[in-house]
Formats: sequence, structure tokens, C-alpha cells
Amino acid sequence: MQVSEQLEHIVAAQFEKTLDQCSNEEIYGALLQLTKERICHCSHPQSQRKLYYISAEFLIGKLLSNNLINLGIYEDVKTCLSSIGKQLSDIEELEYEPSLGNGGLGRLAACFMDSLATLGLNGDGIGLNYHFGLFHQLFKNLKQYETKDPWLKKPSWLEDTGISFSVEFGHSRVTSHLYDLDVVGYESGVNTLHLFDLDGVDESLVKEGIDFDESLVDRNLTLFLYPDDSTEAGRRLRVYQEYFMVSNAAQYILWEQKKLGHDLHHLDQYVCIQINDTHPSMIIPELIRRLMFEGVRLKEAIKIVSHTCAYTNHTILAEALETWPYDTLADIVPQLMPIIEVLHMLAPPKAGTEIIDDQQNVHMASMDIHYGYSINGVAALHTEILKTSELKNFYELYPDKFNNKTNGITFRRWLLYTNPDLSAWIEKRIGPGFKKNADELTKLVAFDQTEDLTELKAIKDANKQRLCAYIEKTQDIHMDPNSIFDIQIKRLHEYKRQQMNLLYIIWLIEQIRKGYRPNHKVTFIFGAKAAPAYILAKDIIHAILCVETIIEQDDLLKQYIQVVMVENYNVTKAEKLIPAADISEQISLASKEASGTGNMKLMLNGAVTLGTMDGANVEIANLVGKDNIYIFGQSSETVIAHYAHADYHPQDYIDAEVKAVLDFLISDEMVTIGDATCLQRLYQDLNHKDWFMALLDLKSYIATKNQMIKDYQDTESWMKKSLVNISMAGFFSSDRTIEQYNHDIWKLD
Ligand code: H53
Repeated sequence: MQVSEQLEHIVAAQFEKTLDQCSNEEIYGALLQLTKERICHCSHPQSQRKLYYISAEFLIGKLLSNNLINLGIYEDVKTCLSSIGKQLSDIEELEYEPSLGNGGLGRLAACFMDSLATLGLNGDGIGLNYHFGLFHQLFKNLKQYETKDPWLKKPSWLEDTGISFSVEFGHSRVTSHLYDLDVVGYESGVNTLHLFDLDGVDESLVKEGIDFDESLVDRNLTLFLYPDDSTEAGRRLRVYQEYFMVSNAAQYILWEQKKLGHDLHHLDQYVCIQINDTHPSMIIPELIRRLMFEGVRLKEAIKIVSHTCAYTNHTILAEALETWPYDTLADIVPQLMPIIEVLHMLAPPKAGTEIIDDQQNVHMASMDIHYGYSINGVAALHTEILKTSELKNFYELYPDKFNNKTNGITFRRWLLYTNPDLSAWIEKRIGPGFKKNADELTKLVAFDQTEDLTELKAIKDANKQRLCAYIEKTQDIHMDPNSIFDIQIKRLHEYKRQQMNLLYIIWLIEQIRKGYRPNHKVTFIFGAKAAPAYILAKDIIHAILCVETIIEQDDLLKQYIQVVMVENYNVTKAEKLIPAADISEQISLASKEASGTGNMKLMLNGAVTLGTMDGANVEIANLVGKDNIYIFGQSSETVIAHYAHADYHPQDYIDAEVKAVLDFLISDEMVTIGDATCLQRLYQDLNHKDWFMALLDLKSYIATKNQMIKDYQDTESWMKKSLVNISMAGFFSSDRTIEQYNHDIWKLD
């Protein structure tokens, strides 16, 4: 049936109206219904072995347009709506974004779901149905404030399955409720994302704050995305949520496998479980326990689970490698302790690989590595660092378990949807094959004639104008579309070094005031949320907002530079920012960014990277060559050596020029508009601690960025760099990543 016909049917049945009589809300509801009806006709991939991808985060973003694209009806719907004077983009605005994640880890899981379905691989996701995802960020008095972010509105993509399980904790027992969400592949099948919720969750418990009251766990457990673990309450909530997730996962998997008639003694032939970071690690003891309920003996259950579970490490930052005090676990999940004890005892006795250490802390990654059959890092450099330093002791025990899977992104969302004009430009030159086979993008390198590049530039300019209109509408800020758009969008973290970007801007302010006149205006755009309890990250946001205001109020400065901090950065905003970027800021301290995926999205959309040799930047640099990327800063080896010898002192890097930049942070100008305590704290930290070594690389960052801004003047040569970046981005398709996971780890076919 034609799209328009089907839509008319739906609105006639639902609202007794014709389409042109419907409000945007009604049209949104009808499109949702249409999409679901179409999905019903897609088949679920089949194979003997099935993947369950367990993750505490699935940052899926809005679904309507993505689903329409993957079903191949996006253009039809657009045309149908425009025939009645409506715009699909206005309907999209009505959808609430499910913010079921913090950043890269969750977005990666969402890209993986898209690629699994597109490749026709039999793999479902399992996670939690947080009622309020990541907080909504507000700027007030130049500071970040957090409010709750409700997204579960009707009509919804979620289907109530009626399935529920019982989950016990040390002091209580709760019942779950499963909601399913269809994940449609591009012109292919459909998989399912299973999101577990509490039965009887009570949203009325949420007042102003985002506090967790443990005595109400049977009513509040899934209200919020897990908090950072800087407070005891936060840590305990994490354990509750993580166990709730994996106990449901284990019960669901066994229930489904029994339904399929599979022999649980051979579970590893039918099932593989990918443990995404350490949040789902308790699946190991829980699955062993549940297999024992099914009559499997302990030793055999351990063996089965060891052949079923694989672990992905996404970070070397200690804070994300979870360890829980033994007593906390014994209090919240006492039923797991005898199994964890056995797992600890049976593991090879090698220093530094203990599951339970001398201080009675339980190391989740140790359990994953001893009892998982594959351990992977997420970029070549990251995996090397795991092998040679962070997880060296484990690598010596199990060299064959270690492998690399460089991250990827789905081109359906991050090119076809976000940048339709660029997609059309590509298709006109190399045909549509790149949509399914991203490697075909390399054919584009040949299209570097002046006319091609002029068109490419016009597309970038139009995207910049669209972004300007959006920022004007949403934040009432006017931006100059002719300026260079220098964009840093990612979680706020010291290791990602937004503070170093800020120090560059301050340096530029001081130069301009001394008489230097940049030959091109630059707009420095930031998008970042700071974890609510991460004080220094909030101080950095505050300092950025202060500098934004100072420039805005200064007639000289605002001719040459502007700072714009985008409020409430999320997937929807990323979709608007990425196509408009000229410069992609990927400036983490070498060794600290496991991979990065924003770097891939920006490259694919023609931005040129300014980055350190960190994470996937290293692979980007190898692919595009040194003329098409701007690399600066110390190597990961040097950085790792500084940490090992504890010999990094910011004072060693403070000369008169750097001192002037740092002093600006606590200058009268800043303190008059800002909060002296916050600015002082940041100032003191950079002067005396600077744990993520912003000052180590500041000078080379300044020089390289200046060079980049200078090179931007030569439009044709800049656009050639942009073209090379687009052409070489094919490697970063998540389809490639998923094929490698399947080939080396999951073996689903
Ligand atoms: O995971 C991304 C990486 C990125 C890394 C990120 C990440 C989180 O978002 C959260 C927790 C964590 O351990 C890692 O920071 O470098 O690209 C996907 O692998």
C-alpha cells in the first residue's frame, strides 16, 4: 500500500479525520502506527546462535525519521506531508528523545543495534527502561543546573510484552516488567531491544532532586539513569540497577532458550552474551546461579558461562573500571557471593588479576576477563594499551582472548539522515552503493575538481546556516555563518580537555587585545553535560559561559571570535551540529580516550580533525594522511611515562605567556560576572594539579590550531582536505565493526 493511502486509513480509523484535517500531534501518532505496521512485515534474523548485547546504556536518539529511512519510506512520507502543507521536520520535533545513556558508550550500543539488524544478524539488546534518562541541562547564572528529563510519553515506540520476572535483593524482592522496542535495519530485518522496568515504578516519588532512597527500591529503581559513583548512595543504586538488569537478562535468556527447545547444557552453542563495559558483569555469577537452578552442576555451569560471555572494555580510567566493596555486594546481592568466592578461588593465582583483592574489593573486570572468552578494546591504540599496560597481567595469562574492535557509527543516522544534501552529492558521483557498503566512499577521492569542491562547500555553508537558525531559535544567540565553526561536543571531562580549548580562546582574547587581528572569524562551539557531582567539570562549564559573555559584551573581540555553549547537548542537537562543523576538536590527553566516535561522525560530515594521537584519531590519521588532519601534543607513551614516574608538574609548563592565560581565569573581568569560588578552584587545579595535563600540550595546541585557521583561508585546499576525510570515513561504519565482532567473537552464522 502507498504511504499516503495507509496514512489516510490510519487517521480515518483513529481520529475519523482526513490527513489534512489532522494536527501535527495526530500525524505523529499516525506515522508511529504506520511504522509499526510496516515493521510487522519485516522478519527477525534467524541463526542457531543468538547474541544478547547487554548494556546499561542505549542512547538511541529519536526513532521516527531513522525508522522511516531504514524502511525506505522517508522520502515518500516527506512528499505526502508536503502535499498537505506540512513538514516532516515539524513532526519530528514532537518526538521526545530517549536519553538512555551518558555518551559514547550508549550511542555505540545504539549504532550496533542498527548495524546488527541491517546485516541481518540475530542479536537483541537488553537494558533498562529508565523513566528519566540523563538529566536535562539548563544554564542559569552562567552555571549548569539539572532537571529531570521525561521521555516516556504516549504514543510510544515501546510495546508492553506482559513478561515479568522476580528479582531478589538482600532486603527486598521486586518484580520486573519488560518493554520491547523494534530496531529496524536499513532495508532489512528487525531485532528487538528489551528494556526492563520495575513493575509498579512510581514517578510521583520524583521531586526536585535526583536522590535515591534505598528503602523505596521496589518503586524507584528504574526512575533514573545510573548516577556517577561519587557518593555512597550513587554506588549502591548502581549495584541495585546492575543486578536488576542482569538478573532479568539471565532469566529472559534462559526462558527464551528453553522455549526454543535448546538444551541448556549446550547453552554456549546457542547463545553469546556481550558484556558492554563492566556494568553488566554480574551476569556471570547470576547466569551460573540460574543454570544451577535448572539442574546444571556448578563446575559445568562455570564452563558453559565462560564459553558464552565476552567482554568489551571501553576505558582505562580507573573510575569506570568498577570495583565494589565486598560488604556492599554481600548486603545487596548476598546470593551471588558464594559463586563470586568460587570464581575467585578457581582463577589462576596471579598478582594483579584477583577478583577479590586484599582490601576486600570485588573487581568486575577481573571476573569478566577470567570467565569471558573474549576481551576487546575499542580502537587499535586502546587495545595495545590494555595489553601492554592496563591489563598487562591478564594479557600474559590469556593472550589469545585479547582482540581489537575499532568502534564505528551507523551511516544511516550520521550521514543519510543528518546530512541529506551531502548524501545526494555523494550519490550523484558514486551511486547509492555506499549506503550498504561504506568502503565505496573511497571512490570519492577522484572528485576533487573545482566544481565538485564548490558544491561541497555550498552544502557545508547551507548546513552552517541551518545551525545558525536553530541556535537563534532555541537559544536566541546569533552566530555568523561565515565564521569557522570549531566544534567540541562530548561529555564534559577533564581528560577530554575542554579546559584546554578554553585556554586557547583566552590566549586569543589576549592576543587580540594586544593588537593581533585574526584573518578569519572563529565561532567556538561547545556542547557538553557535566555529571552532577563532578565539581571541576561544572567549574569548566562555568568558565566557558563566563568567557562567552565577556566576548559577547566586547565590541572588539566579538568582531573576531564568538563562543557558544549549546544548552542540553544530546543526540538531537548532535545531529544538527555535526553537519555544520569545519573543525572537529578531538583533543583528549593521549592514552585516555579509548576510541571516540564523535571524531568519526564529524569526519564523515567533512570536518577536519584537530587532535592528539589518541583513540581512533590514530586510525583516522593513518587513513587520511598527515596533510588532512592536524595532530599535536605528546604521545601516549610519554603521557603513560609521566603517570608512571609521577613527574608531571604543571608549574614546569607555566611561562609568562601561559601565566597570563591562567591569570585571566581569576581576573576582575571574570570574577565580576562569575563565581569567584568556582573560578579559583579551576585556576588552582590547573596551576597545581592539572591531572589530565592540559598545560603539557597547550603550546603545541595553540600553534596547530593557529595553523589550521590560517589554512582555512585557502578554500579549495581546505575543501580537498574535507573531501579526503569524507572519502576515508568508510572504515568507521559500524557495519564493519559488527562484521568483525561477528567474525571473531559471536560467530552467529
Ligand atoms: O565509550 C565509547 C568510546 C569513548 C569512551 C566511552 C565510554 C563511555 O561513554 C562511558 C563509560 C566508558 O567506560 C567509556 O569514553 O572513548 O568511544 C565507546 O567505546
